[in-house]
Amino acid sequence: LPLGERLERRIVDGERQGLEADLDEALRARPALEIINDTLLAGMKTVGELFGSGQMQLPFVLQSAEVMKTAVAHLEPHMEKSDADGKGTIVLATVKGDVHDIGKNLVDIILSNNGYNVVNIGIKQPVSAILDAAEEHKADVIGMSGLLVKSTVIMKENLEELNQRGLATGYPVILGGAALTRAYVEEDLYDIYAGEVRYARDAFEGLRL
Ligand code: B1M
Repeated sequence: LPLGERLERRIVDGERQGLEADLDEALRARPALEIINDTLLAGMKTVGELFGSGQMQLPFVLQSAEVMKTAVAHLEPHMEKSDADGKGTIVLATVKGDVHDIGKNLVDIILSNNGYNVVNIGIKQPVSAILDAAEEHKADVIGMSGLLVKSTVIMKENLEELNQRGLATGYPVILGGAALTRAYVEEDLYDIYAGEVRYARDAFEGLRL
């Protein structure tokens, strides 16, 4: 197979052997971010489709996710970094009940490489932990990620909690993850949140916001 297709296959098949050599070869021709966006994410998309249609079982999805993480970790040192520092602090979390963190960790990498201080507190984080971290690190922004449909409801509850605690105006919120839609965030949630809430379709939109 040509290199790009081979790498995509490695994600789909959860095949780690030879991964790093292929990535190094790809890096000689293309920037790291392009490899992630055009090739590796295409593989994850296929995994999602296969799983969704019952053609792939969960342990294999997990293997694919592990290979994806290894690939991103291998590429990360090769990513462009801006010299600017201290642009602001964002607390980043996957919301309560949700373990998906590949997208969140990509957001972490992209923001960190572009001069933001990212406090990534991990997966399955209740709103209290997110708010504690925001307070402790004097965050300028809170970022929440979630891929499950039920996470979109949790995000709404989290915003309501910020309202109730009178913290909404202090914390603009960025939301991302595959189960969200722009309309849900920027129309429905916009109406209930007393602060600013925005939807980021991908890590770059997160950076722009
Ligand atoms: Co899960 N899973 N999964 N899974 N999984 C989905 C989300 C699903 C859509 C698959 C499917 O059915 N087709 C489905 C959800 C269905 C639903 O809710 N209606 C699903 C399910 C059902 C489940 C379980 C319930 C399965 C089970 O146990 N029976 C279970 C849930 C466990 C839990 O959370 N409590 C589960 C478990 C897992 C694994 C552990 C095996 C693994 C996760 C491993 C890990 O993350 N460490 C996994 C995976 C890999 C997936 C799919 C296949 C791929 C997700 C992924 O990593 N994509 C996924 C299918 C899909 O998404 N279509 C699926 C690549 C990643 C880069 O994209 O995270 O969307 P994403 O991030 C993007 C943007 O969304 C955005 O930027 C990124 C790209 O630039 N973004 C942000 C994300 N967060 C952001 C935050 C921002 C800004 C942008 O600012 C704050």
